[in-house]
Amino acid sequence: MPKPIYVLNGPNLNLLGQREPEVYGHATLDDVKDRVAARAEQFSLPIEFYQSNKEGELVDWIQEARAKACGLIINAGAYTHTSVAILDALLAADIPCVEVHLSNIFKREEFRHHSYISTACVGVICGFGVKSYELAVEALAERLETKRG
Ligand code: CA2
Repeated sequence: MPKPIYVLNGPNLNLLGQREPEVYGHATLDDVKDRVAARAEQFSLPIEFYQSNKEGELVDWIQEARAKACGLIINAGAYTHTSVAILDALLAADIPCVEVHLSNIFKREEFRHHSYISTACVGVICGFGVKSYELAVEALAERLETKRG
């Protein structure tokens, strides 16, 4: 059994599908999980899917991922724009990480244009709704395969 991809979701993403559908779409976080799992399954990769409103809990999962995961996908929510703690955890993780966002953060307020965590990631995907996560699975799977070969 291959190691899973950890998929981490930050603050307020538990509210997906309940508020601001014009920005974040109608899918719930459970829908996101199902679509990510289905895409990962096509590459025979299991997933561990988590959401937390607490910065420290996200840091704990990133630390855990170092030993237990083959790669990591993270939508850090608003912590994207504030968290040196999440950046440091990702830099220490030593596994490929992809940053994702549902919305196109560059079309939004100025404060969303800067991400603290991008420099620790192999790539950033934003603006495609739930598809951003599926594209991240695809990119990660391709990269892992390349590494194996
Ligand atoms: O576009 C994204 O995925 C974001 O990471 C979402 C964050 C936001 O702070 C980032 O700038 C971009 C916010 C997630 C909050 O999600 C909600 C969902 C439904 C209703 C209210 C908030």
